[in-house]
Amino acid sequence: MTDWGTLAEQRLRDLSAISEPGPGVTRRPFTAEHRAAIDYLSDWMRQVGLTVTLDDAGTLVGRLDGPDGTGTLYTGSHQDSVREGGAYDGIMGVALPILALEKLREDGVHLPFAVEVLAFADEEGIRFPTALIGPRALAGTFDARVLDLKDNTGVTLRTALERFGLQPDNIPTLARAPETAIGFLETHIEQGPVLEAENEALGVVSTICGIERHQVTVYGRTGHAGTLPMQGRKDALVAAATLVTALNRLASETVDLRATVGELHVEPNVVNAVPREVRLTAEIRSPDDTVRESAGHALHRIVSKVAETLGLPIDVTRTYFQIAEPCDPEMIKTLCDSVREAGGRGPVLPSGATHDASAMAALCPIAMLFVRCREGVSHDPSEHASAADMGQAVEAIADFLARRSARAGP
Ligand code: HGY
Ligand code: MN
Ligand code: MN
Repeated sequence: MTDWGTLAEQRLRDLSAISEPGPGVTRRPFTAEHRAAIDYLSDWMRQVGLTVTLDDAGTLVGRLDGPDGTGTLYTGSHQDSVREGGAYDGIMGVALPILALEKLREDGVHLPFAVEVLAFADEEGIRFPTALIGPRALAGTFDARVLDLKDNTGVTLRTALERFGLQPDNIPTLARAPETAIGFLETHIEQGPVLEAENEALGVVSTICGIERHQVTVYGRTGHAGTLPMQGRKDALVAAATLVTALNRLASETVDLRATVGELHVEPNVVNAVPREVRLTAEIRSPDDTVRESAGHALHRIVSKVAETLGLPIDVTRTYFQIAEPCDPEMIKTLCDSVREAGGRGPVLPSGATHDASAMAALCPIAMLFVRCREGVSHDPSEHASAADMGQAVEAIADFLARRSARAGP
C-alpha cells in the first residue's frame, strides 16, 4: 500500500528547498527559483506520464489526455510564495493532484476526460502589484495593461516574462473553451484554525471571500517634537491611528467581515519630528459582497469624519477589488462524498483567503479541498500540514476524479 502522505512530504521538502536564502520559503514569479521549481515539477510530471508545457503566462501545464472529444478537468494551484512563507501554501495544491494521478494509474483507473495539473506563476502578487495572471489567461479575463506594472526594481511584468523566455503578447490566445472545461479543483492548506478545531483533516470550501483594498494618505504638518505645542498639532500618525482603530472596531462588530491595515509608511519617520504624512493600506474581506461593499463605504465615511475632526486632509482610493466566488454546489457535494470516502466528516467552510480558483471561476465551476493547517498558521516558515492529512487528501482527490468519471462528461 503506497504511503501517499510520506511521498507528499518528501516532494514538498524538495520543493521548499527551492527558495531565495533566508527563513522559510521565498519563491517569487519569473525568477531563478521559479525556473528551478518548474524544472523539478516538469521531471516529476513526465515520470507520471503527463505531457508538460509552459504557457506564455508562466503556467506549467501537466496534461493527461482523455479520449477524443471529451472535456478537461483542471486542478492545481500556485508555485509562488510570500516572502519567508511556508512550504505548503500553493505548491501543495500542485503536488497532491500529481500524486492522485499516480494513485489512479497504480489502481488502473482510466479517466474518461483529460486532466491538466496547473502550476500558476503568481498568486501572491508580492513582486508586481497584480496577481492571478495565469488563471486569468486561461479564463480569458487577462487585462494586458498589467504588463506595464513594475516591481520594486523597475522591471515591468512584460520584461520579466520575456526574460523568462515567454511571449506575453500570446497570453490572450491561452483562453480555454468554457464548453469543454469540466471544472477546476484546487487543493490548499486551510491557512486558518477551523479544521484543527473540528479535529478534521480535510474540509470543502463553500465560498471564496471577496476582497477590496484602499490606499489612504493622511497629510499632516511636521515640526520639532520638543518645541511644537501639543495644542493645534497636525500629527498625521495620530489621525492614521484614529482611522485604524475605527476600522478595526467596525470589523470586530460586523459578522463575516475582516479588515486589516497591513502596510503603513510614516514620513519623515524620525524620532524627534511630528509625522508629516502617513500612507496606509486598508484591506476588507467578506464572503458576502454586500457586507464588503458597505464596509468600503463606511471606511470612506470614517476617513471624512477623522479629516474633519482633526482638521487635516486625507485621501482614500479603492485600488483593487474582487467579488466573492461561490464554489459549485454539485462539485461541493461530490467532493464531500470523496472526503467522507477518505475517512473524514466532510465539513464545509468559507475561505477567508483568496486563491487561483477565484479567477478560474470565470471559466468553469470551481471547488476547493482544504487540508488542516497546524495552529492555523500560514504565510510563515512554521506553516505545516501533516503527512497523514496530505495522504488523506490524495485519496480524496483520486476518489473525486474517479467519482466525477462515473458521471457523463461536461
Ligand atoms: O491574500 C490572500 O488571500 C492570498 O493568500 N494571496
Ligand atoms: Mn498565500
Ligand atoms: Mn495560496
